[in-house]
Amino acid sequence: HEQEAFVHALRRVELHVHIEGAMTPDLLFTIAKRNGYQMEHDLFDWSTTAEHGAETTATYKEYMDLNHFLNVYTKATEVLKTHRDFHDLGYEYMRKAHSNGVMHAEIFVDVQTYVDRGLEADDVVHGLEEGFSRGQEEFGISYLMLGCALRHLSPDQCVDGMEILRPYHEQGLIHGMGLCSMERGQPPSKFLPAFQRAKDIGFERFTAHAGEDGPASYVSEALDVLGVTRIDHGINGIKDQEVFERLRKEGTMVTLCPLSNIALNVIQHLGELPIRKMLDHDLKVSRRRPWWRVEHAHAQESSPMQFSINSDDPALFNSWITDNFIAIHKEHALSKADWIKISHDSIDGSWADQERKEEMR
Ligand code: ES4
Ligand code: ZN
Repeated sequence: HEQEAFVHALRRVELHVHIEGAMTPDLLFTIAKRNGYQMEHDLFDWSTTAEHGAETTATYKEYMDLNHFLNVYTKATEVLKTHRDFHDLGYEYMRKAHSNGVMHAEIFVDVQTYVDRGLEADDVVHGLEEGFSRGQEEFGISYLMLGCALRHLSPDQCVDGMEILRPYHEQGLIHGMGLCSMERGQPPSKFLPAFQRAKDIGFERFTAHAGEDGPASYVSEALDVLGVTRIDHGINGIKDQEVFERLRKEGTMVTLCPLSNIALNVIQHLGELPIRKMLDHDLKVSRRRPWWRVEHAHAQESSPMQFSINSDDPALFNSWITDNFIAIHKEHALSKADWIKISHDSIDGSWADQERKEEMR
């Protein structure tokens, strides 16, 4: 258990988290109360714990799959109305991140969802910005906000979504762009116009959720057509030998969210994630060579996969980034050296500036 204490004590970098997915039931109830908002559907399970003086706690109900989850996620965000709501959501995430040892976070926000409901984009982005920056001052956590194209909308609507973000890119508040929401049946190329518009606006950092519940070919397409340098989830890509090799060779950062994949039935067991293979040098290269060239082959021709471990929607899955680290540690029995590699790669593969990266190393 000394090993587990080591994993617990690590300082973490979170590269894949949606702010909407970080709204705890408690925060939702607080915001609902002050906004006089009644949730239409019952999203929660209730449990009573005798040990804490018969306290009743709510957790989000279980999900069947990604699309079912996205319905609940969208429903829950309907409670959010004001600048103050977004400030609180941002600040509460930073508090949780701090208690999870996070030193840097890159956080997706679905701005278009709120604008389509009639909220002011300024309330969303400036509210979050104030909450995050308060967290940064208090806890020393650096952060970058990332926008995203939402695949449940049409390609044209996603282009409009990029225009919503233009002023915030100019204000230096939104740093990168992702491709999120439902995946199956929505090939990345369909959203090329939105990515092109984002490039015109001046965005330079691109990522895409790919191979979560879509096929391995969507991972290749996101790299080839959209020109992303990061892949979120990528599960079906890393299960495919060819795509795995490509991700490894190109040093693409893959942001794993293991407990998200379990919660959404993307995988049935954490053992399905080829963590050992992702950490090790390519053995096939060395096996084909005479024993005296093995060292050379390792050094010259193969390097491990670049990946990070993240929470995705921690409140909605009731599992935060530390839970994800511990779950992977228990399943795959990683060494200290493995964890140090993962930590360093998460820093190097982040979009923090060089000075901040050096501070974190
Ligand atoms: C998401 Cl788990 C997941 N997948 C795709 N898009 C998302 N947005 C929020 N959570
Ligand atoms: Zn995600």
